[in-house]
Amino acid sequence: MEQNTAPYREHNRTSLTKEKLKQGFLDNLYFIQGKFPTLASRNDYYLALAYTIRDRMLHRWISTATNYYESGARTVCYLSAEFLMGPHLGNNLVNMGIFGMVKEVVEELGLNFEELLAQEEEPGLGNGGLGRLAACFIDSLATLEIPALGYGIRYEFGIFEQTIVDGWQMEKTDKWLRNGNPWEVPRPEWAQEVRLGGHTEQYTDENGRLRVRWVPAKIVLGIPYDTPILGYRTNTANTLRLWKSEAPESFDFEVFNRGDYYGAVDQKVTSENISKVLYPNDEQLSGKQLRLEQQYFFVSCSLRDMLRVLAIQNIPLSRFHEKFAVQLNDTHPAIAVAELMRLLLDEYLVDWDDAWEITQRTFAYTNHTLLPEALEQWPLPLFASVLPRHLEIIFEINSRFLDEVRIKFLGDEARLARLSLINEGGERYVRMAHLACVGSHAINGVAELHSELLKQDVLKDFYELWPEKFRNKTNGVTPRRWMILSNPSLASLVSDRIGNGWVRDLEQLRQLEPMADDADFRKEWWDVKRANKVAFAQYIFKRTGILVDPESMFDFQVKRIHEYKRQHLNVLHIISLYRRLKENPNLEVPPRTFLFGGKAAPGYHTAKRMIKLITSVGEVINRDPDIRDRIKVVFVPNFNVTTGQKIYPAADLSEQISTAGKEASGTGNMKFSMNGALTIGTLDGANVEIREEVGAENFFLFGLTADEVYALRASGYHPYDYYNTNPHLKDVIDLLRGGSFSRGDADLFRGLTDGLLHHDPYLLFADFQSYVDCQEEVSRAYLDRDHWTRMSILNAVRSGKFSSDRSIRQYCEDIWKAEPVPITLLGQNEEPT
Ligand code: OX2
Repeated sequence: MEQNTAPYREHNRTSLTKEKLKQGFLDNLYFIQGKFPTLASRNDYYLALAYTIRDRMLHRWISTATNYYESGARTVCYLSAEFLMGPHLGNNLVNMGIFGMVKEVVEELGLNFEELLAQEEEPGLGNGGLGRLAACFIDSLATLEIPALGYGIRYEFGIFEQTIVDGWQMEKTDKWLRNGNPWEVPRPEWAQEVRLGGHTEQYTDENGRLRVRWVPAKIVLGIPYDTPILGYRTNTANTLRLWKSEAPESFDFEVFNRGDYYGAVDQKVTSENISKVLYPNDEQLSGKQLRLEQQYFFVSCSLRDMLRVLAIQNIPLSRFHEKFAVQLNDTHPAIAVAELMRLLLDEYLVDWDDAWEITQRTFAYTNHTLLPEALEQWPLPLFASVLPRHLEIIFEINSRFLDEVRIKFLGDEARLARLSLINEGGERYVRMAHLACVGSHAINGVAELHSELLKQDVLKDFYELWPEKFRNKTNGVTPRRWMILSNPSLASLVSDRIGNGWVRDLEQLRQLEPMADDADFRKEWWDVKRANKVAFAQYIFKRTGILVDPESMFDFQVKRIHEYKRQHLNVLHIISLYRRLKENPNLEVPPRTFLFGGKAAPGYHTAKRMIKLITSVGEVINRDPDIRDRIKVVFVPNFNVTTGQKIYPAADLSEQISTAGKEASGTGNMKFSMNGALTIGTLDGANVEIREEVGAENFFLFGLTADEVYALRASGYHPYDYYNTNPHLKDVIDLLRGGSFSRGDADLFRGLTDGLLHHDPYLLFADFQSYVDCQEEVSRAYLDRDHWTRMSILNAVRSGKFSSDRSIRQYCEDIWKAEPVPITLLGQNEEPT
């Protein structure tokens, strides 16, 4: 049907002139919030503004859906249990190119624009890097005009809010939906039924073939909630589709629970539990039944949704893998391999071989970690009770797979056991990474070093079997959120010199390299950084009551709290510096503010104690008059996307100090570098590539390499020897052990120090001296402001590689085979605005 959409576009709800925006804003306040200005709250204004912007996104969204429908183009489906989106409003304004205009409109109405932006509760539907990567990727997919959907879970409670009480982390539930979410549209008409539990039965179909039927114990409904994802200054508006679980009305209480009202309500509650809360563990498997149910729930809904689209586009099932490229973001959605097989075999009656070919050609798998404790495995009995049919299918996949291995590696029984989808050593487990590897045509790591280590270590046997499946796709981050939105002054300084082509093509920043030698430019650059630091100092004062000096070096370590990330190594250096300053008040070091931020998984006691260590050391140093404010230690509470946007632009130094071989990539390292912070870091993850890009002379390197770490462990690592032979290290540890930072309580950090002295699994002691020496170099460098600024500029302008646009282009070319589909807006052949 030919549609005349002109009236919608001329309407107050779509026009982009200032007058119409103002009118639309006031209309929404009146007609949606039901308020007039005298009574409106800040939240009313925020919602009215959000709806005003959403109204203006809908034409692009509807046009995009129509274009995709008509083109039948290959679609990327990014399956991820986490999408750490951050606030939408500012980002949508940036991507539509109307940030400045809307700011003016709001201010002309006498309102505070920053306050309205700050009113948005951030959708924190992720733990850290993995979830944020998914968010950057869907931004880039839309910007590159690739047909794509993000599929995930609409958690009612996202990552907990962190407060610090008496130096300890406290968790508060994240009620991000309490004031309503203007960005999502529920699509109950596309709900999907998901089965769980029960048993399987064999039966003979009308052609006399033996088939299997799954008789579930319960059925839950998945309701899709869609959020438009705009490309940067394109007409594309892709979709993030998150599933909420509900009790099905049809499978109702009348049949099963007649008269049992409470039983019925109970069923409703258990159904809704599935999408209730994000598991707050980063890189730690939880092994909980509900977690497996969550994974299966969103995967099943998403695959059924793809089958629905296939049907309405009249595409035969045999071409599923041509229509959809499905990326598994870590193993959380790996059950998709068995679910697609089950759908094809049991529901669409496809033969095994055909089903397997479609499955393998559909999926690709990204691994994000080398940590053994993060590799998901499900105990067999648990798995069987939730997904009995899938277990049968996995056994069959495994038996066919191991036959293939047997032929290739005749007589190598040990290899078979290592490769098996089932871990048989003691209690039996389903190995999700193995399922993902077997069911995918491509397997990638997230930085060069990480991808190499996968081949040498964690996935070695798979590499030897199928070397052609292995790739590297180094992570990236979106410059829209992480430069334009969060650091507007830096962005305009850049655009004033080279125009704004860099926003979609970050390598263009290199045009600014010669400016590093220009004293005027350096001054402007320094002033921008300095203004960002002043703003951040005010923020810290408001949040913590601690006064910090914007003249001091802002040295940040923000990321999840984890032993492998070694926040405690940072603390050991702080104590050693404190010690030296007390001994020699004339020590020539620049004033420094050490800032930390990050959440600890609520059940990870050592990580929580690391937070207490940071705050305790800070308490002593910050009020020691001898120090005269030359060093300060601050823990910034509740590190998330919103606080990150304030942090990266204000940083002088970025701490990326994980034990080499442990951090798969890191992405915060990229955000810091893009915003002109220098890195002190180990040769780990993407640090290696950052150093390559910015130049070794503009990067502070220390510590053992991954190979050296491996060799040291192999030869026997004795942390106690370092303590005994390095008086400096001994001094620091003894202060901690003696209670100098715990009001004399020698027990408070005993567990931490004993752990280091006797085990030190992350080799803090082995890297300590090298780190301290390197920090001295940092301090010396900061004293030469001109030179430092030069390095800062070079870090930013050489970070083009780390745009997620580059990552996504590589995924498209090498794995997804997906092409751009530029969007023509309905009703006219409009140029993108
Ligand atoms: C993280 C990795 O730890 C980090 O190094 C990487 O940059 C990020 O994923 C994005 O690739 N959970 N979080 C991660 O891995 C897992 C598992």
